[in-house]
Amino acid sequence: MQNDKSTSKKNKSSTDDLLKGNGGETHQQAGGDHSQLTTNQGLGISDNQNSLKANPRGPTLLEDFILREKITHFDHERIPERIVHARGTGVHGFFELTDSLQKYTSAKILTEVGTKTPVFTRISTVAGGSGSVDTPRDVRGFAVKFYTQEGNWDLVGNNIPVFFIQDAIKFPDLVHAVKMEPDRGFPQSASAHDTFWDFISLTPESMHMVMWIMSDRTIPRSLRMIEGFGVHSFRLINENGDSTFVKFHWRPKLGLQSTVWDEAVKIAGADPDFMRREMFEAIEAGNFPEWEFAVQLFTQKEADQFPFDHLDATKLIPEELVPLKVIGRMVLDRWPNNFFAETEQVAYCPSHVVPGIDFSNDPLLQGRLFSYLDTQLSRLGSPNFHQIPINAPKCPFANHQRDGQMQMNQPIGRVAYEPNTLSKDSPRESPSGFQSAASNESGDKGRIRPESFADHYSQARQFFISQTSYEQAHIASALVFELSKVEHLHIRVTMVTHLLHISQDLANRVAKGLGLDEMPAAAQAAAKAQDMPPSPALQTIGKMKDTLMGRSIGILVADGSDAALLESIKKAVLKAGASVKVVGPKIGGAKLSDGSLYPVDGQLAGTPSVLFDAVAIVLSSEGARILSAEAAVIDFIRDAYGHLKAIAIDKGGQILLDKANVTADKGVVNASDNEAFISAAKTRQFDREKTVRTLA
Ligand code: HDD
Repeated sequence: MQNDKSTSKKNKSSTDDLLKGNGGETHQQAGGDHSQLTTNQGLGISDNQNSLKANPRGPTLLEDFILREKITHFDHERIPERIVHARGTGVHGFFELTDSLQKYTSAKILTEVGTKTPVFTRISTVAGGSGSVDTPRDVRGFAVKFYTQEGNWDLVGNNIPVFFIQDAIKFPDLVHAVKMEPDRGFPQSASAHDTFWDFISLTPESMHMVMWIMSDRTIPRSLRMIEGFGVHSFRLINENGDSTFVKFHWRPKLGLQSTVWDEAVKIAGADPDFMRREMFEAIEAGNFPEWEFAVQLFTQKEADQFPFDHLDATKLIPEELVPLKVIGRMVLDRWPNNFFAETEQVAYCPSHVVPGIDFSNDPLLQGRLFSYLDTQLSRLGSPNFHQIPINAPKCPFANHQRDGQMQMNQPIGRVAYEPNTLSKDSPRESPSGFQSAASNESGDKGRIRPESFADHYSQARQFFISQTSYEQAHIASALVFELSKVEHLHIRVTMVTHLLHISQDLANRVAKGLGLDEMPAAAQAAAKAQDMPPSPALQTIGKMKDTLMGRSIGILVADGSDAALLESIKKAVLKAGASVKVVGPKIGGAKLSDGSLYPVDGQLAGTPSVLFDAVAIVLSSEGARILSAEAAVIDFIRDAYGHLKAIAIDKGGQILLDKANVTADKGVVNASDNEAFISAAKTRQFDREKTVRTLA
């Protein structure tokens, strides 16, 4: 006992030191003496190590209110995770307008050039739980909360410009189908299972989205290398009340980049937090991710000419039809102080708009306007969720809503209604407030899907023909992979009946990959597909940037590695804007050729090549000989090669390449040729792929 107590005192002072260096004051709810540990009632605690017992070896007493308070609070630490998009990474930053949309909208955020508006952006996966891995094949959510002078505007989008379904009433079914199957509780965070493809095979409107999710878009390399889309058409409304339709786009400054499927799977094992960690490290290093903000603007008259209905969320507006106009940028530059308080509690709602921005009649959007506010009530537990600091507007807000659970404010006075004569200062409605666009609605009431929503295949076809041959092969292979996980043959077959409307070639490749005996007849289509011209803007590979900025290079070393060569590669890579991690067999470091001890950044077994965009092998012949017995080293090389990465090798590297049975191609370069290495590392060696795996 006595000993325990003295340990406790010792620990306390060292904890205090840690807190001081770490903004420890935020650990206290209220002001006061920060060195004193207290209960939530402010009662000083003299022993935080031992519960109150009847005797030293006796039962714990119910009387121990300090134990009960602490454990009760702990038991309630979690709030329900989001039903979708549970796993996310949030970062603070700002939005800056570069081009005014004054002609189209009265929203100050879109008219005041140069104003920096704070934002909180959360990027998420959709299907997995909050503790799931970062790299499943999945859509990425892209939600931005703009804290504008006129109220919070939430643009709650995805990294794909279209969606699975046309009507919100189907959303719970879609989500139930993709989530873990309810009787068995798996698979976690994966669409490759029967219930998902069963639902999809019966939902032809999802075929365009299916093309996107089977493409490399859903296995991004980094959260900093994805696009964002508001998906729906919204309206902009100007001072005169004129309305223009708008689609919102985010385009990453680092360009788009994806992983290859086998790599994404292996990253999940090597580092389940890969994307979150990568974002954290980039922000810590001052490499702030940035996106361009762009709009597509169009009138009702123009929309009437489109060969599709823009109110249908399974359709996009090709850039060739309505070009993108870049009007601003977003920079993310500050990691949250507390994950729970900010990333977990942030509540986005598509219904959060500002004057000058309004909704379209898209039936998916209309349903979302209800769902998000509703979900916050169960997640955050109270209609006062807007008072949580991450959700509170940064402009003044006032109304007569009162009370409720967890009310933090104490409004004064006897008036809590409007209009009133008793309180001159109380808030009133004003003409500058939000106004809905005046629109003339007529027609028959009913549960009707408009005729203009009937074409489910044209844009799926356009997407497929717009891809490079590499990406087409990835789409076909992803379909084969996913459908091969489906136990029921009829679901696999039905999916092929839809693909026949998109591309005979794609259907053939998938049917062959699945080993179908014969080609089924095409599904019955509600409307005949039209041929639309290819749109290169729909590619991922086409949107890769010729840069090493934001990329990460791994250099494998061991005792005896050439110190000068290591230094020269490091210098060149850093100059090109990438980050470098040196990997070795022991975390303590490697003794280099010049006798110096180089402390490495990662130990080989825990730092495989899947974590890098390209690798360099700098080894002495002796070092290579010793390492060649390690499976982790052979995997390091084989995976880098199989994932189409550039590999720089010296003499020792060549020994390992031979051992790994890897044949050099133009992506394998001499480690002393920095220029060649950097140029090869800026891309992936897509031509190599046919030599390392059989694609559909
Ligand atoms: Fe949703 C969360 C994006 C359709 C209902 N959705 C959520 C998030 C994103 C999206 C990015 C996470 C926000 C965050 O980071 O906290 N959702 C979309 C997009 C859709 C879409 C781009 C189609 C274009 N969603 C959609 C429909 C419904 C919902 C049709 C329901 C009718 N979504 C929700 C939700 C969530 C949500 C259940 C879960 C947690 C939350 O809202 O705050 O209300």
